[in-house]
Amino acid sequence: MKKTALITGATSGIGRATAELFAKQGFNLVLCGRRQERLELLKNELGKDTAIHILNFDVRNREAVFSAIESLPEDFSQIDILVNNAGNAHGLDPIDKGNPDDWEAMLDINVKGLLYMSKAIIPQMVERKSGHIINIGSTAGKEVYPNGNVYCASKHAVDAINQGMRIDLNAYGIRVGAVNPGLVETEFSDVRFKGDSERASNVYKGFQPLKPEDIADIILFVVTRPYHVNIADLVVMPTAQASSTIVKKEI
Ligand code: NDP
Ligand code: 8X3
Repeated sequence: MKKTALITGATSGIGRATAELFAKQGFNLVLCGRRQERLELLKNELGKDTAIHILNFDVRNREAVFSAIESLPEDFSQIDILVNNAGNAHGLDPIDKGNPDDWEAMLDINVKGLLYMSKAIIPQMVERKSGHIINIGSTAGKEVYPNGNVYCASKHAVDAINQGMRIDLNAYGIRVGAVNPGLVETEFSDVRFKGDSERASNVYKGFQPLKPEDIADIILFVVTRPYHVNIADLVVMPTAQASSTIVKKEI
């Protein structure tokens, strides 16, 4: 039987690349995001390869998360794979100059949004004693870099939640693991720098960053291991990157 995967943040970057790759593999897909036009485009494009259901909601809105999951038609209601990917950085400022609105956005989306999604889907996995949750963390969840303060805190929280979920869901045979990328060229920096595209593109200049497709390949590898194999925590960086602050650039 075809498996159903739900991907949050499917309208861009890592989530979209994962949706495209999973569609080619024939997974049924529930694709989530806030940009309706992009969701519809995805449904049209990927619908040629597999069954697609789109859900438009903000992961910050707890009620919206629960009603979106409750609204799933029967064919899509059993979620076998949850990819908790929606997230972003907002701002890159020292702690004394940071904007509390940015802090709230990052904690609400990256941490609370991931929790709401998980809470909406885990009970059915517990009932079936089966399922797979992939949490998209970051190297920012493994170390802290200058001005990364709250984004790093949000991704450290994802790291802790990933471990906690694995412990608490162990009794039910549910697989839980994180994929933690370093620098991936997506819309991430456009969002972080609030549309300053020159500043955003400078982040990826002078070296070869990861592509969202590189991460999608890894997520596909993670979910296609035999069921007794759980990739618990995986860190991946571009070859040019050694840590958050050490990147070999040719400029
Ligand atoms: P993008 O900005 O390209 O994609 C972010 C996705 O998240 C979009 O689809 C966006 O959809 C969705 N999203 C953002 N906010 C919300 C919200 N409030 N409610 C619902 N969906 C939301 O960035 P990436 O693909 O790079 O980021 C994906 C994940 O990867 C994030 O968790 C990020 O932290 C992580 N990551 C990224 C790295 C990088 O270098 N790019 C490195 C390590 C981790 P929409 O706007 O339509 O809602
Ligand atoms: C995204 C990678 O280094 O910009 O999580 O924080 S970084």
